[in-house]
Amino acid sequence: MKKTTVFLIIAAFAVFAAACGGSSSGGDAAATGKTVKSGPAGNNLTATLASKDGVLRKGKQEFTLTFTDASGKPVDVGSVSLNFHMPAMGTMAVMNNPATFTTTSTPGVYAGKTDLEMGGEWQAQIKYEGPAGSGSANLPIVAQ
Ligand SMILES: [Cu+2]
Repeated sequence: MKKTTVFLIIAAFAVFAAACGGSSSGGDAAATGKTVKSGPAGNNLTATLASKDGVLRKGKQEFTLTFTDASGKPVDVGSVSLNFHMPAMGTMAVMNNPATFTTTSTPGVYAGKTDLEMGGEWQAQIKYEGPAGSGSANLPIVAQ
């Protein structure tokens, strides 16, 4: 009898936590975007870059970078950096457009800003260091 009660309380909490997590990420403007690109980031984490419409463009813009575990739950990775890198092409010099980040109300979801000099294929060079360990990801992203 008692075991059943405890189980029901845990189940109720699980449902509440799931609903709560869903609404908090939904209420966070930063986390409502569509995936631009995602890939493995070490430590069994996946890094996902997202924007409002699922694309990056030449110029100033905002996006989110989210680190998730195997179950899709966001994971706080501490400090994060991202450099948009484009190798030299012909007479065009190498380009490096770093992004800046702020944390959001959801640990593991970072709000980013960048200013891409041009459209074309960039390498999003992501690095992090903190409670989940240190790691990196390199995501090829074509900016419009
Ligand atoms: Cu270029």
